[in-house]
Amino acid sequence: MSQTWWRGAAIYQVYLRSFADGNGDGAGDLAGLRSRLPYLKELGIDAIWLNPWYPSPMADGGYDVADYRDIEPVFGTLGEAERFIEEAHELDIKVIIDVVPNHSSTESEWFKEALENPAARDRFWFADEPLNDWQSIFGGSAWSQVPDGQWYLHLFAPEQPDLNWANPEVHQEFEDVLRFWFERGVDGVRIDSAALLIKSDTAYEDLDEVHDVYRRWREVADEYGERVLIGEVWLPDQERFARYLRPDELHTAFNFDFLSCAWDPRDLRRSIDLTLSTHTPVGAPPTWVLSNHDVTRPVTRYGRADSTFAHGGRLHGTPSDLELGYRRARAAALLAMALPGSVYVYQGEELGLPEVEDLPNEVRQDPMYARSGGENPGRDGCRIPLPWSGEEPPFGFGTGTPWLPQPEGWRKLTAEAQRTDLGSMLNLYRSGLAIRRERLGDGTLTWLPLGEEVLAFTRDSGLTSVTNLGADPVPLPAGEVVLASGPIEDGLLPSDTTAWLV
Ligand code: TEU
Repeated sequence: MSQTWWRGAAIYQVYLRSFADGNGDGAGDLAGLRSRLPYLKELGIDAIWLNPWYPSPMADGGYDVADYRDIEPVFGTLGEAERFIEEAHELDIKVIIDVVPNHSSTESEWFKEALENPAARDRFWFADEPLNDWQSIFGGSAWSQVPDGQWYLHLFAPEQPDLNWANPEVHQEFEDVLRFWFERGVDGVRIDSAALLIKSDTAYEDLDEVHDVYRRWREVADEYGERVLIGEVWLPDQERFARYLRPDELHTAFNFDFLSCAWDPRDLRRSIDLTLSTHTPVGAPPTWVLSNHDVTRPVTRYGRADSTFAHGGRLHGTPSDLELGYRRARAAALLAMALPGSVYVYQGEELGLPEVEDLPNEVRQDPMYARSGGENPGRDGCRIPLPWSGEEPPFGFGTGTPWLPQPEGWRKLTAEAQRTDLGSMLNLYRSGLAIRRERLGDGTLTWLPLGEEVLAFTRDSGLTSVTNLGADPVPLPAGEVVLASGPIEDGLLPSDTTAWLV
């Protein structure tokens, strides 16, 4: 793979706890992931990004990190993680891990020390009174009190105390953590909540000094040859977003503007154009993301009358035409794969899994659910353990009872059931990724004027991608169809379908 593999890579997101369970305790783990590496190789991805795998009390699915230099025992051991990295590399698959610098865990050594010794509190945001009226992103106040009466800041759950990036020790610690993992062969890091690190008394989002942190991280990454820094940056302003991608900062960042779009030709076209025009000046490749462990699954989203995504209430329980959503999710997958830059596939997306909206409340684990007083269902519905095979739960996930229940109806969606079905979502992803590897990825596009409701463009390799978002079939341009997300008759591309032509 080239030195700049990340510019056009297809990156598969593994939510370890729900991927595959190797030891029968109902939670996914490294043993399960290692046993499924051949599946990922066959799928045709270039890299794996794993959500946090560190020791954690799991107050927020591992985003409450107790020790940045070890592996959560439920997932395995540090030795197994090292073997996993080696095995992935043998298959020519890169490994990206998640680093969580905005906050730590109340179970971290630093926080425990701070609790015992008020003189050791400067690594966090402690104060005698809350310094402002900030609300936690998961609901409720962002300040909690410790037994001796002081308060500490947590933008997320109370179990996730925010780190104080005004303290040089915090900078040193994270540079060491990056080195620790780069030395173990990790090819890149995904940076959690990357725009939130620096705080003033009145603001925490996108403060200018945060860029100094990433300039320094870039120097560290560059010391190890090509290692990639990927930002999780949710910012409405795309110009501000692109500042994170200047040549001496992060390599890429998740394109949430595209993800949040409705299934609407104007909205998508606006987002694609804006993405390209803001990335070009900084020389960074765009990324195309349809889903992740925080957002409603596309099959469900695209089947709703309002198909946008926003964190608030998640439109949970609003009617969704899943058949329509499935067709659109297929068309969206080929659209995302055809656009210039890198593409992300969140586990289960390649199986066409819908959001599970009818989980019994007592099994919900996402702190968003409890902290919003049940108003926000949270993110458990997109984190259901994967269905691999068989006719009933646990569908080959492992031998134990999965940590979240799987719907009975998923028997049709197992990887095994889809493997031999040429028309399945899984085979669409496989074929798409295979063609993408040869002809798509990094580069530029040229729009073709096929009407307002059609997104059509040609890539440098000569491949043309056409997505019809209108109600009526449209004639395809000249060329041979090499892949399509749905049936094509008499050269007409039906509604909600993407075709690739050469
Ligand atoms: O999410 C950060 C974030 O900014 C939130 O918008 C998040 O998307 C969440 O869904 C709230 O709506 C990251 C992680 O992706 C998320 O899983 C973690 O819970 C969060 O950071 C805290 O570490």
